[in-house]
Amino acid sequence: MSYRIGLVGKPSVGKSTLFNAATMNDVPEGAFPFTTIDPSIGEAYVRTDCVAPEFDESCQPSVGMCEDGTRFVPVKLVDIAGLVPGAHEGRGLGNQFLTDLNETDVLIHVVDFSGSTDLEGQATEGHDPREDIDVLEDELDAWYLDILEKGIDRYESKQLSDPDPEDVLAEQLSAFGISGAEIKQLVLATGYDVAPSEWDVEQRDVLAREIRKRTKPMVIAANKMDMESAQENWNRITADPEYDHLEFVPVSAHAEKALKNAAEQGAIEYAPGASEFEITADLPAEKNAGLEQIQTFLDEFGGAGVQRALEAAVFDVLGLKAVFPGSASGTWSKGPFRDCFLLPPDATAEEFAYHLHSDIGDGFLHGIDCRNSRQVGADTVLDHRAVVEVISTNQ
Ligand SMILES: Nc1nc2c(ncn2[C@@H]2O[C@H](COP(=O)(O)OP(=O)(O)O)[C@@H](O)[C@H]2O)c(=O)[nH]1
Ligand SMILES: [Mg+2]
Repeated sequence: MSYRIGLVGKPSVGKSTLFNAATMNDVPEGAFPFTTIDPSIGEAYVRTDCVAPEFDESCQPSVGMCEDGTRFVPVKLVDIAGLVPGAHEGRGLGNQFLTDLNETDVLIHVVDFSGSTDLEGQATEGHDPREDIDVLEDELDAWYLDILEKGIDRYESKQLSDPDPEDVLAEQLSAFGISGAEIKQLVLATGYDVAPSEWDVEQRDVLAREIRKRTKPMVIAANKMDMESAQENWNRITADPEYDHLEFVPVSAHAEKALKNAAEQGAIEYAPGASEFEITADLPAEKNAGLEQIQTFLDEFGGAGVQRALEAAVFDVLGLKAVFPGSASGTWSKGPFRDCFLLPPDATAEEFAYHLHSDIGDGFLHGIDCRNSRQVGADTVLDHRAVVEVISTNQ
């Protein structure tokens, strides 16, 4: 199973460009709405420092790759088209959009920070990107509220059998992957009565929003930051406490795509997401000038931002950790450090064993921290970049 990141946003913000840059798959790009009809699923990568150098090994990744000590771990990226206001009522490509959304663990909302596209994705000037952020959040919240309301109705019709309200709601909201316990926790945190019949309209709104924030966490890819009009929007919006719950990453999907293209053509050497590149061919002056402009962007923002947006989603928002199966004795049956797995923030040594294989989990004896050869118990929560050998009766 690999984690799925959904790309959302109104038409013409640069979703396909970002998707292509991140995956180098070919999806049509164009400055008009609904270029992308079907959701496109591709493989992208998140970076983490490889552990192999600490063990004087050179790794042999079974999937992904490793470049100069940077390991690229695969994740699925899904380009989800068709968000229009009213999508939750089935307008536009609404329903398919919502189904695709449900299958993602985290969202990257691509927003045109240059303000050069209106709410429908048509060319304009001076559009406020805050509107896009608000519209998308409101749209998701309306969808959640619909389903929450259905759960409340269902609970009310079941009162004779006296079920726990959070269990009925969790069942109704099962597609969002939230448990009864989590719902109860959210209800208690808001200070509301546990009985849904007591919730007024505003409280229902607040709960729907809280459940949405919990189950569809989001990164804002502030795209088109290479355009002059974008900086002022960036300063204003990222300083606004109303958006503190969102993670913002400055992006030029365009720049990342251009660099990947140039690297593919052998014109430059560039590791995805790096803050610099090297020109390795004799290029026409015009191309050189273009690359210089991109270098200025990288200098200012520390990179083109596409990789950072993916990594913000995986590491900062979901809090995942990369865990490497190790060998305490330094012997490898297939080659050193073939695997690197992304695991949830609270994953233990035993859960790691189950992730490797259910038989290995069933026979779990203990783990070994390969950095210091110490034994690791079943319930030990693993760190990001842990290197662990699992000792199991079923190896
Ligand atoms: N200036 C600038 N233009 C971009 C950037 N990313 C995409 N675009 C342009 O925005 C338009 C829409 O891009 P596209 O990827 O098709 O958007 P989508 O409809 O959201 O998939 C195209 O003309 C792209 O070249 C960027 O980072 N900077
Ligand atoms: Mg598109």
